[in-house]
Amino acid sequence: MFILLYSALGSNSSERVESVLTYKGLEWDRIEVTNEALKTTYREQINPFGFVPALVHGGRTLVESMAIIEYLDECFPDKPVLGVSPSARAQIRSVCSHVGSTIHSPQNRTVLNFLRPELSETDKKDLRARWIGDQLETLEPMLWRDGHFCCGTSFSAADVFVATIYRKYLQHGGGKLDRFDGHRTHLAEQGLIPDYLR
Ligand SMILES: N[C@@H](CCC(=O)N[C@@H](CS)C(=O)NCC(=O)O)C(=O)O
Repeated sequence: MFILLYSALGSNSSERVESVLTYKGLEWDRIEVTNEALKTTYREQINPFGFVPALVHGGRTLVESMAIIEYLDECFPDKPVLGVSPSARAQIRSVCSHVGSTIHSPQNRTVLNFLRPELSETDKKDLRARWIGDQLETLEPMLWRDGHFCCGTSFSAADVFVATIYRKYLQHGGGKLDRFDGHRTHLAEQGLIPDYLR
C-alpha cells in the first residue's frame, strides 16, 4: 500500500520518520512542504497543527512523528524499532519522549518565535544550539549503557531521535560532542541511518 510522507528539508521530526522508513526498507514517496504552505494550504488540508511530518497510508493521514513511528512499527513489524520486551520498549520510549518533548519542542521555530520574538535569527540559532547541547549533556548518562546503541544491544527509534537532534545541534553551530559524534559515525558505518544524516 502506497506510503506518502509530507516532509521538509532540515526538519528534525521528519528526519526521524524518514530514517525509520529507510531502515525498514519500505517504499515511500516524499512531498517537500514549503514554509509558505506550512501556514496555508498544508495546515488547511493536511495537518491542522501546521507541522511536518505527516504520513498518508491506507487512505488515512497521520501526524506527530512518534505516533507515525509507532504506527509503522505496528504495520511493518519486521526490523522493529521500539523494542521487544516491555522494559526495552519503556526505555526506548523514554529517550524518544525526552528528545521529542523536552529537547526539541522548546526550540521549535514556532515556539521560539512566540516566546522570544525580539531575538535576531543569529541569536535564535545560538540559543537553540546552547539549549540542545545542554540537554544532550543531561541525556548522556541514560545512553549507551550496553554498547554502541542508545538503548540495549540493537538499533531502535532512540538511536534515530538522538542522532537527528544531534545533527540539529550541529546545524545550529554547536561544537562537536565526542560520544554523540561517535554514535552517529557508528550508525552511518552500519548503514542504519540515511546518507544525509552522516
Ligand atoms: N511534535 C511534532 C513536532 C513537529 C515539528 O516541530 N515540526 C517542525 C519541523 S522539525 C515544523 O514543522 N516546524 C515548522 C514551524 O515551526 O513553523 C512531531 O514530533 O511531529
